[in-house]
Amino acid sequence: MAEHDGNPLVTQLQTLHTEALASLAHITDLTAVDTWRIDYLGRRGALTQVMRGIGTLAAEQRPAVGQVSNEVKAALEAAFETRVADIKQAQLTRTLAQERIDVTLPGVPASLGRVHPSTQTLREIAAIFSDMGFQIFDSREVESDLYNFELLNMPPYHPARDMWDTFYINERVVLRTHTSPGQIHAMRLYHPEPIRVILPGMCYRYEAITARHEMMFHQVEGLAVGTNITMADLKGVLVTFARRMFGDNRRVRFRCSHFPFTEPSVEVDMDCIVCNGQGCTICKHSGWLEILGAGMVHPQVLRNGGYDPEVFSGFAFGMGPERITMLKYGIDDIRYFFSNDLRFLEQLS
Ligand code: 2NL
Repeated sequence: MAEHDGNPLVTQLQTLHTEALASLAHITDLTAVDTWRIDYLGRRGALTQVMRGIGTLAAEQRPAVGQVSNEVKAALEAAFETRVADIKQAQLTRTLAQERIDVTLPGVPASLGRVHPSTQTLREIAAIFSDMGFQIFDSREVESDLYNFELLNMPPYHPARDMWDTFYINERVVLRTHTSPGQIHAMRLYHPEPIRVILPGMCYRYEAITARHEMMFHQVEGLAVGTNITMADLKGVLVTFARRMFGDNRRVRFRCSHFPFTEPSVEVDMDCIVCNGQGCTICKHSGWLEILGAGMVHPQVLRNGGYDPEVFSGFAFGMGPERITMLKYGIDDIRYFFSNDLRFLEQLS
């Protein structure tokens, strides 16, 4: 460059170069560095202004001055890129320092799901009957009228159907109002072998919801079919169940009742777990709490299941795990079970 010393444009370029680098050195943010670029390298920037002057020079001076200006331009562009990279790096370093995560801080515990109270009771019931040789049989929630009513000894228009307010899908298809249709499926699948099954599952009834009635609820039914099965077997099984579920000294009584699919039919009470039979508000001063319904399988139902009632007999029972849970834990409203209120659900698991 020495040979151009003295040319006023070259001096200008050299001053500009020094001055631009000096000002760039103070810049620490991206907005300012871009302003710097526009000021020096932009279309109306300082360097461009000086380069316009080249046109006024004598022709023999232009190439050399042009070269100097190109060198200055390249140097400033390179300095700009370096500065931008430095600023970004500095910003990153600052962010990393400011937002550093303290991995030694205690974590927020993840909230765990729980087993629904009805499911817990279902499992307890299943475990008790499983010890007595009953196997779980799963069955569908949408049933034909045939299985939900007819094969259970309730032909169309039979008045006993009024015991179940039914959700109809269409004239022939319903949401099961009890788990009994599943028992028919089990009998038809396994006959003429003897069976001992329990059938847990959701049932549906078209009912006004109150503290004692829900539109959906669980039921667990049990069924034993074989030769020489008597009501004494039923009583033994249910006493065992009551004692394992509610305590060793529970007393159980059978009361005459009626179901279309059992004959004879009974309702089963145990002595009140609150007052031990003395009489209190829970048992309405009777000393007894109803826990389930049961009976000997009606001969026609056995026949519908594929068994010859002259050879086979059986017992069946049905209970509501929500009711069992309410009795066991003193819950006074069945609506808690399906309202998804964690304050309820978290207390029972
Ligand atoms: C109740 C009463 C009961 C049955 C269910 C049944 C099933 C077949 C044949 C005979 Cl396939 N019986 N089930 C019998 C008596 C009572 O349930 O109060 N449940 C909550």
